[in-house]
Amino acid sequence: MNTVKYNTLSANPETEACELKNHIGETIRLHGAVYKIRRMSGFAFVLIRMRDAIVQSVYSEKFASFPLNLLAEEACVRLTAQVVAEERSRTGYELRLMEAQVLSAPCEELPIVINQKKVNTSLENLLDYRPVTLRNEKERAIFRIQAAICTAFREFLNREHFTEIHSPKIAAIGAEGGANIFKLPYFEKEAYLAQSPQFYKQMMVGVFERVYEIAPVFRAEKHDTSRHLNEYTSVDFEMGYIESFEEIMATENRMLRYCIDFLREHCSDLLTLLGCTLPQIEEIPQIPFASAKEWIANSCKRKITDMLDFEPEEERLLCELVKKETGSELVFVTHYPSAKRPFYAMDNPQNPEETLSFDLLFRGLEITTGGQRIHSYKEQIEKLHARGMHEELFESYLMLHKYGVAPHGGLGLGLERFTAQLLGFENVRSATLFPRDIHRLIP
Ligand code: AMO
Repeated sequence: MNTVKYNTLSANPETEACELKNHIGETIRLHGAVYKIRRMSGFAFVLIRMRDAIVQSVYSEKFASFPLNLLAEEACVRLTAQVVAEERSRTGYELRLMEAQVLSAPCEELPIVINQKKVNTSLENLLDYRPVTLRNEKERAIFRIQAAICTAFREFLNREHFTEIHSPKIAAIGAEGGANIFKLPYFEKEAYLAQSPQFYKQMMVGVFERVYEIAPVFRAEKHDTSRHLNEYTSVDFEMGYIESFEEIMATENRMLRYCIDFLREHCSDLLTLLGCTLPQIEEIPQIPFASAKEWIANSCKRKITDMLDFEPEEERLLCELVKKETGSELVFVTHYPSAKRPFYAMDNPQNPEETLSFDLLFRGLEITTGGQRIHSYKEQIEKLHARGMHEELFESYLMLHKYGVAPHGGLGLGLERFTAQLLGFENVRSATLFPRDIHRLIP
């Protein structure tokens, strides 16, 4: 008889930073990177960058079996240490280093100082040296918060019975129109990088009724601004059987409240480290686009130059006005002009010049676009024709309408923009791990 052997993986015998306080009086093993060595007279503080926190240990020849110069900043080490009760320490204990094994040592000094409170350099440098600058405590906190935002969105949407999908990023046609589309050779054909998962999330409404996706999308933005990336992470959801586009806004309102509560509960240390104040999210106010335009023009004594869209300055001013009037840092702007919205947007039956759509502005910047979609085949074909578009190109997308789909709508939220606004950054790149813009392809 064959004996089946199971590969029994032993539990990691090394201690996590958050568990250290439970081991007072014990000798433990841990691993991490040497973040900073602070030499004092007769001893040294050694800060270790662990998975979830930066932990301070004490080196003294009295306890250690190795010389201090074995440790270099950024060396990856496995350590044995004693956790000793210490009233004077903020943590209530002191970590005394006993043994060290260097797993990997840096070959050169770092090109930039990363172990100060903040990396003191320009955004350009910060991005050029991303593989190392991200190791800074504050820099990595940004992306831990971004990860928590995604966890919160996923948790919320899963609870609301949405199914997560993964749609293709190489496409035969663009979904959003406009010139900002990347072309790529695709064997004998020409293909495009997806500008959004729009068509696919709509198709999947016919399958799962409620779907979401958190994934990269691509926009060939030719100008260099603080709000545009050429690749960003889009948080998309789409839901069927809606009665009005207001349901989409209500769902986003609840999703954002859930996210803020989640961050308050799970990321308070990181938020304090970054000096971030979370917004109070109650019922987010709404204002129709045309009224918002007038309000800004009248209150701020500005001429309206573009009747179809906001200028960035107008978004900023509108947020200021809304905050003054309602206290809210977020505002839904509804009923955008039809001429500025893609061909899949549903027009308002009461006024076909405008759509049943919205944008969400947060602290002066658009972070979301959404709305109700056309579900009738006839209406969709008519709108395509009215725009001089060729229905043959959209054959597979139009199967959705041809073979019946419930009234539906959804939205797309820019993850980097949301993170940047939440953390008070002026440039969306600060909230992007490895940004892609017109000048930047590396790292
Ligand atoms: P839209 O094109 O408005 O709508 O994009 C949705 C959201 O994505 C973010 N965003 C960007 N972020 C960084 N860099 C860019 N170049 C960039 N472009 C857009 C913004 C924006 O609000 N399919 C629709 C959404 C929908 O209706 O479901 C769409 O993609 O935060």
